Amino acid sequence: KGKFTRLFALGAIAFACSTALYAADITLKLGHLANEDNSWHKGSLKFAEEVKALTNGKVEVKVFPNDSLGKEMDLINGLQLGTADMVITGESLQNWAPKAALLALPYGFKSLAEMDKAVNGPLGDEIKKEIIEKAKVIPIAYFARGPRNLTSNKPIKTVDDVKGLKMRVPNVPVFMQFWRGVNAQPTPMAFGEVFTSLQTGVIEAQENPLALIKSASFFEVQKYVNRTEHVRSWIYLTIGERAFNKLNAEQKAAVQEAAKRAQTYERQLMLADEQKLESELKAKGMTFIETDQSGFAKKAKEAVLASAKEELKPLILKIYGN
Ligand code: 2Q2
Repeated sequence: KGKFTRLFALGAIAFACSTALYAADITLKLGHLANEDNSWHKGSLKFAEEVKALTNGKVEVKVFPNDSLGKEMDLINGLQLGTADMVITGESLQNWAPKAALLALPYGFKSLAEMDKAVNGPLGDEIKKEIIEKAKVIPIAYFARGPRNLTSNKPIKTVDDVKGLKMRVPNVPVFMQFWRGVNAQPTPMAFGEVFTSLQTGVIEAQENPLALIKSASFFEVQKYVNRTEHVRSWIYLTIGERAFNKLNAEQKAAVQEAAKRAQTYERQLMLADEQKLESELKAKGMTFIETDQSGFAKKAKEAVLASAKEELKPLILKIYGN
């Protein structure tokens, strides 16, 4: 009997030691809206793996896809409340930091190269600074995205074809202004509600990069991809100031380094995806429609400028190349 008690005690000590050795001191909850197939998720898992390796397991990152930690807007608020620690977010931050609209200006950046240059240059610095100051959210990496396209169940060839179109946009004021400006009927809605709303006919259309159109299975409820290519944007991997400040200096550096590695990793996946997304969506039954992009662009710029805050106009004009 004594032997078993001793064995049990030894076992308990060993167990306690192993949990002390391997348990994380800090757990960071990272939420995003994409599913497990999307490069954002794979990039997030890569980030988690690198953080674990660089901190010897002392900092753990738990990734929650599919809005399972909360909707994008709720997660941004959650970073300040402490219900979330990290989120993948971009132009929705416009609701806190007006300059975040500039990273997703309709017909702003014309290519991936132009966008990369912007995010890594003075404009990117300015946007990031305001996001940190006003939203208390720290961008630690960025993921480039394919251009946003409008999906629908009727072909859209010219800007006149969107008149009265009931469509969803994310909660981004500049998107609302653009689509209202071209006489569509945009309504802001969380990403997680889009599929069902298309299915039930609450909305007729939505707009997103091909990657999300595919990973969210919008091809099941939308027939056309209208090649509007109206927004080229990036999205940030962010950590809330509150969570970041719980880390010691070494852990902060580890998180930053892990983010850099995840960014490089995600870019490879994103570029590989971009090669095949169109044919994959066609195979799922979607038809691609060529649209009059210059017609859209002209009206978009007018609408954006008409509703822009005075202090943002010089930056907007600069992006538009005027
Ligand atoms: O349509 C969406 O919800 C996504 O593409 C993104 O969340 C959108 O780009 C913005 O909400 C990003 O802040």
